[in-house]
Amino acid sequence: MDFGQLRRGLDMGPAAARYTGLVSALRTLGHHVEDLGDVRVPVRTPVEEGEASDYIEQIRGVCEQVYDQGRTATRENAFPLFIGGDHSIAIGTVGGVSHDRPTGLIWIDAHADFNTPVTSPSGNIHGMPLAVLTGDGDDRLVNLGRPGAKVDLENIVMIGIRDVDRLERERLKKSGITVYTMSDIDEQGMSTIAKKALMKLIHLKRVHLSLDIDALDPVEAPGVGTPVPGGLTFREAHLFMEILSDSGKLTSMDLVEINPILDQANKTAKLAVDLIVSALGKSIL
Ligand code: DIR
Ligand code: MN
Ligand code: MN
Ligand code: MN
Repeated sequence: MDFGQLRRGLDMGPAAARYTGLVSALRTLGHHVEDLGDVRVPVRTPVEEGEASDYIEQIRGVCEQVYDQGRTATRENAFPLFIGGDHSIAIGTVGGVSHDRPTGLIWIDAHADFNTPVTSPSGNIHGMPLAVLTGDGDDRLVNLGRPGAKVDLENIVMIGIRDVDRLERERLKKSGITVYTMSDIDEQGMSTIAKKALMKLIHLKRVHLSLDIDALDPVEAPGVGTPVPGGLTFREAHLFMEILSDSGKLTSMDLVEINPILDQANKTAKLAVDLIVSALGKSIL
């Protein structure tokens, strides 16, 4: 779905990922893969085009479906992989996979997605999912699936952040969330950051990765709605996925914010699929 922001095209992300051979690449790795198809998303017509906040009901409806799917998959010990779509889908995915037990959350993104309707300059819901998941935001979203916060602040690690709004920054600083900005990655290197991130979540049996593809540099990932210069390189992102895969801790994942309309010959979807395949076990040797 693409109701979390006003540009069109993010709803085409899952198709773009399928066309690059996501399922066959995972099968080649030896995984048993079931494609459950697209969730039901209401048609968004340009005629009805309104404010971002008008779409809360549509987002809630879609997120409820993925909540149930995430809950069912984790209960069956399957690994749910969610392809977006805009990042507001994470309200459902993270809620669902954490239904039965506490889950660590790694949020890789250029943005913090920690706005509330009060702090957001855009009103776009895709700038709010992490706030919602920690209990702050519109009640219809905060109480989706089950009442209140879905993840503990101390079980969240953010990586790749470089574009934070003024009031969002104040909320984030007060929150206690572990944040590794692009400057931290520049200074310490991705391998150190990846190990620190996993250390932080070591006590948890389940770890969910929510990967917003705009975390990567726009040179690597041009097909995104809100590009921010100075992002992760191809190798930094891959290294993180490889370390995460080796840790054996990853139990579910989102890959969001691929916009094929803005892309160059499906380059961003190809990169996204490469990263998923790395996170799910592909190693160089
Ligand atoms: C901005 C952009 N912080 C907002 N957020 C984006 O609208 O709240 N999130 N692009 O992915
Ligand atoms: Mn995001
Ligand atoms: Mn983003
Ligand atoms: Mn975004």
